[in-house]
Amino acid sequence: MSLKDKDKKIYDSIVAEGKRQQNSLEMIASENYASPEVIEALGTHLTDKYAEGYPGKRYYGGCEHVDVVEETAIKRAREIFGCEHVNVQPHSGTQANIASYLSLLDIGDKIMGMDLSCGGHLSHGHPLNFSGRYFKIVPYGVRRDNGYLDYDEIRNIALREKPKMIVCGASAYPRKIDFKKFSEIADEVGAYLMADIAHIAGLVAKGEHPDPVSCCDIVTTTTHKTLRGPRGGMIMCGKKNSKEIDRMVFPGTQGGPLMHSIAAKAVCFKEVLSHKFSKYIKGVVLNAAKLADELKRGGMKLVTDGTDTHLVLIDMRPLKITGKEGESLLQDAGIVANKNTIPYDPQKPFVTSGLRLGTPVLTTRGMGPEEMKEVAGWICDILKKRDPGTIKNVRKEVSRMCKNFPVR
Ligand code: DSN
Repeated sequence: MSLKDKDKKIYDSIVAEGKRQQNSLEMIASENYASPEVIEALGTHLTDKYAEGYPGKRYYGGCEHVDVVEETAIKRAREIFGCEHVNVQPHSGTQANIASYLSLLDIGDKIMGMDLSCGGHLSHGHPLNFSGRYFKIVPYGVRRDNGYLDYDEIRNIALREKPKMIVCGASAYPRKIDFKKFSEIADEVGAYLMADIAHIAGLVAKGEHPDPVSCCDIVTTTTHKTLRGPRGGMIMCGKKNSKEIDRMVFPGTQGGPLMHSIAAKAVCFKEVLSHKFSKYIKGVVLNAAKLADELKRGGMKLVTDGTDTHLVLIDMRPLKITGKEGESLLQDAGIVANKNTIPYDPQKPFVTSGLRLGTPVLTTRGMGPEEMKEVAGWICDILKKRDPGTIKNVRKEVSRMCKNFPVR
């Protein structure tokens, strides 16, 4: 008996999701398609094992094999990022951030984080998130005229507010982040510096984005975005903060680690260490640049006028439609993206004036600049014309392209 026979409802949904992934152009910048090997590791009996603690120091017996798994994941992650210490147990990026804040700060301390509407992340201080509820948040944004981080303004805010920690990193910022500048500011005001590289970790791993590890106290990431691993988180730091970080992940904020997920992280890290992955990440960045150029040629206005990462952000206001409407129009044609706030967005977060597009998945499927040109053309056509005929024609083209680039 298999899942198909025992639980048809769930089996059918899994199969349907596989078909959806195959038949659409997934352009959500934070998503990726993990390798069959990563998925194989996830679906194993490692899910059964309790292993509270760390390799060699567990609170349960029978951990000799999962110890090897976790030690291997740590070793590989250290090799990728050149960091002294790694904790691979956080269940997610937000869990990694929670443990990081609590390891260096007390509840009520002041954190300076990038405003969500300017491209930051919920866990960098949004009032509805634990970060905004339990810490005093001083937000910083981007320049109104060009959408870039304004390091002089960030320095002014830091000098005035004297935060205990500055958080850098973003989920909708299309440009490189100058971690060195952030570290100079943090040093000047005596603040800790934490970088959340969830979006750009794959780029950092392969030198396509400046390195935060050498100049930040703590670096957190997810493992499922540009790193293309299983859904999960990770924390990197120097020896100095390693004990506090480990203690704050377990027992501070988590119980048993997800050993199947840690095994899949290890598999992903081996892939990241390969030459093939360097080529992949270069492709992600080249594809995003091509996509941005072609969208602009088609009349789209982009936040910061382009990209040097894996994502682009369209400002929908000149088109006189919202991000929500844009997302829905593209989805009808089989192009999946997400509405996203643009800096100083006049619309609510559930409506927005922006559309975020990323190239990690399309590059995983083997698509290159030629395909980006075609896709950008379709996106421009749909967003400008907005008529059922155009959507129907693009849907046909999308199906053709998807067939030429099988997922698995
Ligand atoms: N939800 C993720 C993103 O889409 O960027 C961030 O956690």
